[in-house]
Amino acid sequence: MQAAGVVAASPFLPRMSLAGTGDFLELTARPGTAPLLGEGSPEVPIWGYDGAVPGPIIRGRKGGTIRVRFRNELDQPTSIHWHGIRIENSMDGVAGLTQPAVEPGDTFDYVFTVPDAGTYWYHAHNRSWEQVERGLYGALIVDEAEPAFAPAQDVTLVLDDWRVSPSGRIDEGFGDMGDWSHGGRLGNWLTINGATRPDIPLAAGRTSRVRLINAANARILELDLESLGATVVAYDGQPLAAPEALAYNPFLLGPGQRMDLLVTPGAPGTLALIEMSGDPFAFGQFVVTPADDQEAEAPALLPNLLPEPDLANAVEFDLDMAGGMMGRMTGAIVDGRYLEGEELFASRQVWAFNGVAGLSPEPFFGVERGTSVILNVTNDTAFPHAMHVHGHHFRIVARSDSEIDHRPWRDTFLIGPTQTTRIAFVADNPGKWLFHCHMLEHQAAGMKTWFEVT
Ligand SMILES: [Cu+2]
Repeated sequence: MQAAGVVAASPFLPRMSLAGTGDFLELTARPGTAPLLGEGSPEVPIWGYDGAVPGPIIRGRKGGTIRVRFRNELDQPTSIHWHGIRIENSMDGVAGLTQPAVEPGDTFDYVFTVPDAGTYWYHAHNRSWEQVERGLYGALIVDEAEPAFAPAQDVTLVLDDWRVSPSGRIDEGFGDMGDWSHGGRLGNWLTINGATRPDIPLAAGRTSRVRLINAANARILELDLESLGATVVAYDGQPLAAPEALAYNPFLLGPGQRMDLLVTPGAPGTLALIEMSGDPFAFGQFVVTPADDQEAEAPALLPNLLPEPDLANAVEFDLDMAGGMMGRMTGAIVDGRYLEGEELFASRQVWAFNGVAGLSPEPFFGVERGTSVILNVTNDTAFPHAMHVHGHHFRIVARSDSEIDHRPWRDTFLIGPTQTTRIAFVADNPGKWLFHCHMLEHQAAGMKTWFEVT
């Protein structure tokens, strides 16, 4: 992890609001530079939305419509996925499944309703292992019908893990099979909203909502949230019925996952945001200053209304995850052919679901709209994974044969080596939906499938 760096200023308030306008937001993917390494270091060439990392915060209101006129000024095709939105299928942005990739110089209009208030994000979904790593991501915030927190107490932090070469540029060893077949591309430089060890302002005696988004390709962040005195109010966008104490510490936040915290600093001073997966490292700090007026009570968040799966009458499917280094997989079907050994490795498809690497012409399963679905997922690999369901949120009902009582809605779950996880949801959103590992190198190397709701 990086040594002590210079504290950089960075905007922590939304740069853009779409609420209430009928207009299109113009959003362009293009190369740019960003001060990823902090003040005093040269800016780093990146690819970003509007040339910035992160891209602009896109903000809508629950039940409203977001209209984005997207333009691709990169030299490779791309698309945008709106992660966690229970979205219309044709707007889900999965190149090759829900739309053709947007070619260089072309535009695509994304128009979709945002049914749920909460913390979401958007990112590239074509060659995402390269495009997201180069910086193509941003926060997508859906406000409650009445905004719940004052802007100064509503803080969005997009966390990323970069692999920076000694020359101070993004390491261009994309597609390294060592990364693809092990734990994905793990970096050596952490940023918050594209800044190195930033100061994040908070007011003493005030309750702030802190939205955390893990935009890293592969790193599971291990965050010391206990030292912030934080409680949790939402996972993966969906508010809990009431704020909850942390179940454990440090808290794991996998790639693609979000969590919203309430933080109420008592007195002026600083509170470090510490990452514990290596040596404990403060990669940002909350700078607490006196509040200039009386504290208003922190507003309660209302849960979104999601359909509850009927566990007794659900249709069950099993998914066996296999492959990778130190795994037991001997072969897999790639593009309709069974490959093993050297030939499999040469295909770059080294992970499989139910023996199939990558997308097959037939879905993993197909159900009629409204069907309650249970997925029994077994991780028969030597690595943890972050499994993401598109277009739906689910509840985790059991882990390795232990029933789970606490079942917040999620759109991405972590599963450890040899673990099994049972998730349930109502397949109520018609279309073709991806189900994949959000460690983007794993996804590229075969860890994906799709299901169809008709
Ligand atoms: Cu994975």
